[in-house]
Amino acid sequence: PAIVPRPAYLQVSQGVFQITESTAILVAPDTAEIRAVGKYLADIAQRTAGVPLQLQAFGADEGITNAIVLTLRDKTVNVEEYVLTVTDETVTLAAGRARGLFHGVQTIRQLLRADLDRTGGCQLPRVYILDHPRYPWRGMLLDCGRHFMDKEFVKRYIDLLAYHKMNVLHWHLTEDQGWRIEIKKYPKLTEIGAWRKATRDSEQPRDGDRYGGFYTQEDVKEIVAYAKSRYITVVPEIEMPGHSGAALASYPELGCVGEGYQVATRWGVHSDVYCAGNDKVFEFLQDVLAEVIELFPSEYVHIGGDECPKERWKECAKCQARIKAEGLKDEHELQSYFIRRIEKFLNSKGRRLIGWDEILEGGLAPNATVQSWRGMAGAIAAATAGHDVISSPTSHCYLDYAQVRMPGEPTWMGYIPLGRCYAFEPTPEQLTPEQARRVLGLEGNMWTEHAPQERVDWQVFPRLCALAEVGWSPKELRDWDDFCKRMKTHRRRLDALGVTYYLFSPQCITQERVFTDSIEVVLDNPLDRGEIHYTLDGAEPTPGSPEYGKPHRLTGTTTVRARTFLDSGRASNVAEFHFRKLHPHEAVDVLDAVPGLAYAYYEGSWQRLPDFDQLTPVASGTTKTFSLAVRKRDDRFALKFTGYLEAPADGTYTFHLLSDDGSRLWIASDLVVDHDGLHAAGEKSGQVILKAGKHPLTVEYFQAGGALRLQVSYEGPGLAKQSIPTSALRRLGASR
Ligand code: TNX
Repeated sequence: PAIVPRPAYLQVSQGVFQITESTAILVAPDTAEIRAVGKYLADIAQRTAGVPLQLQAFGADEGITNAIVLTLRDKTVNVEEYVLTVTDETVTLAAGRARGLFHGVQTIRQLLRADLDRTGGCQLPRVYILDHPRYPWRGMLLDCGRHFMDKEFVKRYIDLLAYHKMNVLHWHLTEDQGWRIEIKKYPKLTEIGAWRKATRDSEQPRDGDRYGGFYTQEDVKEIVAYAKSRYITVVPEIEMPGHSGAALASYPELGCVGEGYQVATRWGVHSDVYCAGNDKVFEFLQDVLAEVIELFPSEYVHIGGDECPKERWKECAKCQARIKAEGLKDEHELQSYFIRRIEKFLNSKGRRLIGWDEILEGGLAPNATVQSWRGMAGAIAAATAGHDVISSPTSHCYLDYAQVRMPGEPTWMGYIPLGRCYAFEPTPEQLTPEQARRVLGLEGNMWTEHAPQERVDWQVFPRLCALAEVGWSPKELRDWDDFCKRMKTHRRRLDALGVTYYLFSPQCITQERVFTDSIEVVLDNPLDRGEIHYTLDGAEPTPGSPEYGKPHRLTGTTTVRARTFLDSGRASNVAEFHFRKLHPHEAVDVLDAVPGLAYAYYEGSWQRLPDFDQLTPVASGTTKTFSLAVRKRDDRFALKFTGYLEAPADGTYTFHLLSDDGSRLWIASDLVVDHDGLHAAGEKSGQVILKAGKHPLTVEYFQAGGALRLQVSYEGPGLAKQSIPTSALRRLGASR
């Protein structure tokens, strides 16, 4: 059976337990907490399978058949552990705590759900499952600052987390762009701070416009209670000293400048932050935290601490006076002073502080837990120094990044495909076993600059399923192929829950994109259900377009556009595959060719590759390979390499350009790879068909500023992908 996250131990045998109207749910002992879990199971059975189950206390003398028994047992190794035994006659779910029973119910729920697709009523397969999590902290951050999410939506996410056996909702409640939690002592935080004059960054702010919202303390209590019933801890995040623009707009006296603040309408890092020299700021924050602590039973309170520019502090008399008075070295130590002071307050209230990895700068507060986001260096530093760690690096855990590079998906940051999330390792291997125990677990971070509520599912799923498994399942059971198989079933469950997860576009299995006579196009939809529909005439595929059933043979240059559709009408992005019918390039005869390339070097400021024919090079010469070492400065230059490529055999060759900034590759007058424009180091590829022998080759490159990089690689008949070696490059010899 497909269970996500994968259980620690699972054994399946022949047979089923049939759930009927006379099946009872028996609870023993009959405490309010266990009864609540039983009631939760009864509600789910009613909702998903339509069977009403009676909830009863369980007397020891009764013979048990046709029952689902929820019971406590003493012998457990983990507070979240459960044991589920399904036989033909009974289902027994046992755990050390109600929390474990609750996780077991989620497993039952998944087993039930999978069965609904088969006919023949409501059954559970015969299984024995002994299950417990790898990490105690399995969370998701939901940023309600950049976009406000309504109360029901937050509750829905609590359910979705519970469904995946996650246990922390990290609730990001204050931002430059909005303050989202009612604080009784400071009403302006929500009268002013919860509203901004534009919905999105790209819009021109207008005085009449108002975007925003906030949670009243009653809302918060309701959400926290709801989460408690789902065994989810809600960890509030109140950001400081940076990302505090909305608070400053509400109470300008809290900033260094003291006036002129607005709730931000632009994303990014803002310079105005809380003044670290003003005791009123600490009074304010302590008052705020005091109310927050009353609302959230969580042992941990997140205080942000990230991305706090120091420029205002440098200019501020109060901040400078504080640095002096406290004997601090600089503004980094001032930030550290800030966090320590807040930690002292939280600790005095019996709470623990979490901050982003910037809190390591200038010295860590004594008891702080560090959430590592800028890679894993923060995790390593903190664990080594004996601090607890939560791992959520941008490389694997940022759910606001695109799942794929494709038009329609956010391009503002990197992209994190599902497989990368799945491969995440929250415990850095450098740590000793003792230090490794400091890693509490992981979080997936759903920042919402580009994700209003209706977009969140698309960003979060199915990646959250992968992260849930990373956090829960034993490391040695993590298996990508097995996960993908289970996800085929699990997606149907997500459909039933109304989760509008990211739908993978069709993939093209055919490797070649060029051909001489005809080519067979093989499409695939490896992870999703649904049907592929495609067009060959450039039109947008609709459910009315031909359905892909078997490989399609093309005889001319064609763009195949394909899209996955679900029955519900949901559709993936359109995938485009270009196939070019080509004549093979004939080799040319070159006398007097020697290894290497010729180059011409140009200087100038460009946004795209210049027209080299109109320019005079500043320098020229020969080089062994595509090397940027021939440049004379690091920005505003361009290079043109010319020579011949020696193709060892007839066949299709693929060229790849990895460049920062733009580049192009030509074979004779054929533009094979066009990677022009200003961009970071990304790779683009193209194909041609070559006859064995020499082919004129040109590579153009320009650099505007910033990082510089050029890597030219190829693959072909008998050639694995590699940088083009000097041995395959020729230029005209000296006699020419
Ligand atoms: C960095 S992660 C931030 C957030 C942004 C996010 C966008 C962190 C501690 N700070 O404020 O929303 O990048 O990916």
